Amino acid sequence: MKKFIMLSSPAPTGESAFGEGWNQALPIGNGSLGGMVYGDPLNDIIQLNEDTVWVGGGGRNRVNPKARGSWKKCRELLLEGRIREAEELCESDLYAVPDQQRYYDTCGHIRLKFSHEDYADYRRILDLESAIARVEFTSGGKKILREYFSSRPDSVIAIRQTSEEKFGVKVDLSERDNPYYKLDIGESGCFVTVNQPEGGCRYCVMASAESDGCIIFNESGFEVYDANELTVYISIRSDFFGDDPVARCAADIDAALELGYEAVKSRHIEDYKSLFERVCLELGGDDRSDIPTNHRLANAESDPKLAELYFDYGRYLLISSSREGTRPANLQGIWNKDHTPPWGAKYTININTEMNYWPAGVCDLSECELPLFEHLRRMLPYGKKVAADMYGLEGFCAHHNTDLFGDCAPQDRWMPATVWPMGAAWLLTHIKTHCEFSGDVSLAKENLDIIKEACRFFTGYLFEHNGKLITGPSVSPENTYLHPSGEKGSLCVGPTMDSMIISDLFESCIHYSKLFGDEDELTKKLEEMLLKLPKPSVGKYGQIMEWAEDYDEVEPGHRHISHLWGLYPSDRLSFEKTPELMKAARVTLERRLANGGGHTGWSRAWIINMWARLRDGEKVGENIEALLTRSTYPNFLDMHPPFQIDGNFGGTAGIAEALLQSQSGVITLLPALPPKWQSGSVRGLKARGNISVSMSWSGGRLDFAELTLNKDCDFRLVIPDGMSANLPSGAVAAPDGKDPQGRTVLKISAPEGTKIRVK
Ligand code: FUC
Repeated sequence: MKKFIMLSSPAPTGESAFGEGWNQALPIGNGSLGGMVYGDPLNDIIQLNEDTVWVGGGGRNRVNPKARGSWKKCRELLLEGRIREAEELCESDLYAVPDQQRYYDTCGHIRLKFSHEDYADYRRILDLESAIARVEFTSGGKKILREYFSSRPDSVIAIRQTSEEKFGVKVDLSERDNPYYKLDIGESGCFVTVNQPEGGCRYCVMASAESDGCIIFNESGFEVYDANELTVYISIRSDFFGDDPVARCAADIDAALELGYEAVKSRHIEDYKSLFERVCLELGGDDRSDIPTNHRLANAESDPKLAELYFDYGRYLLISSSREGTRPANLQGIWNKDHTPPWGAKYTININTEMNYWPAGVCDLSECELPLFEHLRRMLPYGKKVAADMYGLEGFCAHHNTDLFGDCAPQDRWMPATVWPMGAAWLLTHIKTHCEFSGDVSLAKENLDIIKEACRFFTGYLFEHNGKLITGPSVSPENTYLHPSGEKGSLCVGPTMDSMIISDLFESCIHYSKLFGDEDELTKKLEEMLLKLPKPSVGKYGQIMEWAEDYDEVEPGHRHISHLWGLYPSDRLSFEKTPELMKAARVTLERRLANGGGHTGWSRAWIINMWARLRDGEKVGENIEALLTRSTYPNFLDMHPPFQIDGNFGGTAGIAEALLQSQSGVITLLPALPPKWQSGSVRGLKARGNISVSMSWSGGRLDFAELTLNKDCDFRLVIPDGMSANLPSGAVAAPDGKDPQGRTVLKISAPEGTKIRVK
């Protein structure tokens, strides 16, 4: 076992336990049931979450009743340059009432007080190969081992301690800062039920145990005496799906007790490995796995293996926080210690939720993205109501956040973000990417109705200005410009990002409508409108213009780089299609960084992906080091600050993007290899078309690659200088010009099962 996070001390379980201490706890999860493992030998804590436990209920219509009559007036004021008046009108008439969506809640924690008097030889690891956290120590010279995991097949968290000497433990579920709870003892274990106010959910946290010792239930949990081994099972269920949470928990716990620890554990490992083992990355460099991982962070620049670990951790986190049938990973995945978490630990959809899913395709974890599409379906009725009630338009739209219930109305009262009707459109672009990676268009077929509804909204919402169709009132998330009048503004018409997103959305709608024989009036209309959508322009600094006019930014180092959306995640900008804009994209990125950009983890992660698309391995490497040294907590979770999981996922995607790119139908191997990753190998990355790619390299140059087609596929492949592709019979290949770096490009058409070797 080599792939693990290791810490040399427990996370603090005293006063700072739910402050800084939490950033040292290690996350376990089965997609919906999450735990943060503190691993204290004497006084342990597992902080708990379940992904449907949110504060408050759904079904609200928060649209401001004045919006429908005012949003066009806002647009007119913006066109007249009356920014302040437009923003005032926006505040009074467009902001939603109330202005907040629902937020994700913590399920509290469970405390385990052990009878050991002291401890030595401590080690705590999170084994990424089996998704098990382990704590090892000695007490009185005797070895003690504790294991923790959250099982998807059996829907329980299991905590197991084995010891050569007898021990006891007090398990306490009653430490709660939530007034709405009640503790009971039932046949299956002791349980806490919580009835959330404001139409919120009812949920249950249940715990029980199996042991060779004696178990006695009491008013705060249970105690165990004279044990050499003990397993505690925890289940959490809410009534989100209409079930009785207590009955569901009891069924989970009874089933786990019936199966027994070894069976529960092996089922968990098998389930997890089926996803995690699809990919294996090895970067050269010294093996420093005996040094605590948090200590290694300070020397990231001389430790390429740390990027390998970050990559593996990102895959671990995605598998642990988002599985078919669960809610999508929110701002904190599923791990949240607060009743009022930062930004509500919601789904912020002007970058953050999308970033969570950037690694899914390339890391061969496409199934983990399915909750996103299920969520879009949940959003649809709300988003149609928002389009109708707020804008008086047909179709579907969402603003920059959504919550468990799929709320699509504006969130917050914050001009740089709140009124931006592009959230659903961006999320919907994931359908095309998902289909490209999986090589299967059924997801697009199932969801073409939602894509069409989103497009329908824009057919009514876009307006013609100087011969172009643009958006407005909108924002370029979340930046502020300097108007030539001297006024500052955020609300605007025609930000670059909006046109890019809408262009991608319209193109997919047209493409899939034709593919599925589902063309209609809308298809024709979109084809006409597409011609009038603006392309990005180059401004006075040689940069991509962020707004329709070449305004200066109030914050030139702003964390959002929305106007480079076409560079990444989209491929509207590329060396092949838009070489001039690629130069401008580079200038844009350099300006942002020169002015302090990349100061949040997710911003840094986006920058890594953009440099990878710009094929600059050196910058990719520098920014990965910056992500590790400046934006990573001791538990390796991403630091916004505070903790926000998007940077983990965006960073993971960026590491993959440095090794393999497949956008625009062209596969490029090692497109942006950081110079410090001199040698390495990777197995099982996915290129679009459902092509598995394995490679090895040394001296910074590719030695060998093998592409396995999991479907019939047509694609182009860049052949590195001095190498050639070995194609088996059945595959057809023809030279197809050169890539922008002057390398030969082959156009290949081959059936499922073909293996192509590049040597
Ligand atoms: C966006 C970002 C913030 C933060 C929040 C959750 O609004 O600009 O930095 O990540 O989402």
